[in-house]
Amino acid sequence: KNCRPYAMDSSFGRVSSSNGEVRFPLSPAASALVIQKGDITKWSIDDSTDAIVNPANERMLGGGGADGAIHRAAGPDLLQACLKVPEVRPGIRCPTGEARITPGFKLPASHVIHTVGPIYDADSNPAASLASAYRNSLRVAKENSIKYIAFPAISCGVYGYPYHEAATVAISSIKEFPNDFKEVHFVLFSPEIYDTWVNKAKELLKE
Ligand code: AR6
Repeated sequence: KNCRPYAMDSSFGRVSSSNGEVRFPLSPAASALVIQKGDITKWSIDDSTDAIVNPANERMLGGGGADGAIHRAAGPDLLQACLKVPEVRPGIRCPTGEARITPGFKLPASHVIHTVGPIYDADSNPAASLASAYRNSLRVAKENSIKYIAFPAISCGVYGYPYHEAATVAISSIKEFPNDFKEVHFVLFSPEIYDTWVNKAKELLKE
């Protein structure tokens, strides 16, 4: 904890470090969107007010992709905490578009916000469900006094959301949210998704 491997002094819209960190202004002016390459299981900014977002499924009991990596890095206590999240229907702890919070256990980040994005080919309105997953993650973070939050590209892996379309939904959902975060991060595994996100942020978050 307390590690801050990310540069603080970069100017908006410019790549500033080896992990490709690019910062953009958010409203209100004290807040920034930070896009970088990397592994979200390694991310942390602050001892107690940071959270990573887990692109989970409705059962919330782990899986492949980032969900699997997050559970492995957090250790078995994360599964125990997920099991304590009440079911809203048999087997369903977090319906698509909603979000739930647990501690981060062995992760560098202190909290995990579990959200469920749409399965692109199975959802009748994937853009609405994806926007809802981002908004509800931010809402749960705010309710828990989180000041730094890091998202992966929700639904852009196993769930098959085309990432060019997902970029617009992801960045506009964050832009429109009445945020009081210090920083909202994207930590993106794939170079193609990283490039797409940076270009979309340049378009949507004018300096
Ligand atoms: N750090 C950052 N991004 C990552 C990491 C990581 N460690 N690992 C993968 N990604 P996915 P989804 C990227 O499949 O599409 C699970 O089985 C990945 O390259 O993790 O929402 C769950 O249990 C992709 O760009 O999530 C669900 O069943 C993005 O994260 C289902 O997958 C999201 O890919 C959720 O599918």
